[in-house]
Amino acid sequence: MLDAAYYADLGLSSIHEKVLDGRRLSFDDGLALFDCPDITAVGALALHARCRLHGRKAFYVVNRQINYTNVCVNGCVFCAFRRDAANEPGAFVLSREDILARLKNADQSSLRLDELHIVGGCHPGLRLEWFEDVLRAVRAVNPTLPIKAFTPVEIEHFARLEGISSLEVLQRLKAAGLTMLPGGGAEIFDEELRPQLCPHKADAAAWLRISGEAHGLGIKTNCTMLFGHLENAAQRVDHLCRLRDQQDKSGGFTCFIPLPFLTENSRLKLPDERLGPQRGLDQLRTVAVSRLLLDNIPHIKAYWIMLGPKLAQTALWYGADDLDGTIVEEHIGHMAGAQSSQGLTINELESMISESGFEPVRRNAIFETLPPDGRNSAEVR
Ligand code: V47
Repeated sequence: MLDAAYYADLGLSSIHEKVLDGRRLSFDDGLALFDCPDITAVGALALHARCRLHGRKAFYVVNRQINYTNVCVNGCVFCAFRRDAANEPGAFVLSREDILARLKNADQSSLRLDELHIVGGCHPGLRLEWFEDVLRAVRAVNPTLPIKAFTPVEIEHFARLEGISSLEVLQRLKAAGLTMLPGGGAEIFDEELRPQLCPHKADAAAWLRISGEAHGLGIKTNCTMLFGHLENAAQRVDHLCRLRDQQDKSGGFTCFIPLPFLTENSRLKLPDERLGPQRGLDQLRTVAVSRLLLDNIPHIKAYWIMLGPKLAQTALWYGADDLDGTIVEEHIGHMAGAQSSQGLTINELESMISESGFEPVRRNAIFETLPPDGRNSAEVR
């Protein structure tokens, strides 16, 4: 598959050489990979890069997602999850007790969590103290559970509400028990497109700055790209290169998650030629190009909720090395028409991986690997 003559025929000789030598690809290389007619040739290069990093390992996490509210001041046109105000039909705000009940339900069951993923809309009335209180309460229930919470967009929102800096917000949340930030809200950085999609959201510079601030405090973060909407290949490559530049500077991105835009219940309507089965191939290609361009970000996640389990499995052959996790409850993708179930069991995740020809490895939020049955018995929780 990695035959030099074949890549020469495709006009990809120099990319082929760079990938085999482990050298950095350029912006134009990224464009050429999006342009290449043979998606399996792109996938084979990504598989090579992925196996150099992780061999045949494919990771999963025993986690619980909690969306604390869908009330959001941002009004992004793609989002099917948000509600404008707390009295709008379908709007919800969880109480601290609701959050703890959900946590206990999962963590004190046979699941025993290795990640709690908390994320929500930018609510106009929830103050930073409330979030600190939630984190401390989670810590009181489980002192060692890694808490992945609040995207850079939420951090910026908290800073605006409190009239303090994003750095101070991060310091306070870290002191209250935050482990790491999820990667949401990056959407697409391009300065022309971003205002059309999410005019009120933290801009690209703020999103990247806050990620860098978190890294400076020793807080790992993830990063994402929302794709398959109005953007073109150059805007995708630009987005990936900006993440790579930020990672060169601050080094704390753990995982990149390409998020395919799901169209149901969205105010953003796509032309017919952007819809249909060809989107699956585009999604695989985007996973592959991400693996190849993001040479300094260790993990690429095939998020089964948004891709669907079948495509997520295939994506393991196109450069992804992680499926995310058990999830239990998910709203953002499901409000937008995700056909996947709400959660998967550990057995289902492990068989998805092994039946795809990879070796399942259980991990926690920060990608520390764990024995298949979770914690060492010596560990007191
Ligand atoms: O920020 C919103 C995206 C994100 C839609 O860090 C949509 O480990 C598709 O970031 N179609 C939230 N996507 C999810 C997210 C995430 C998920 C799992 C793991 C991690 C991690 C992060 O979902 C939002 C936005 O970019 N989104 N609406 C939609 N209609």
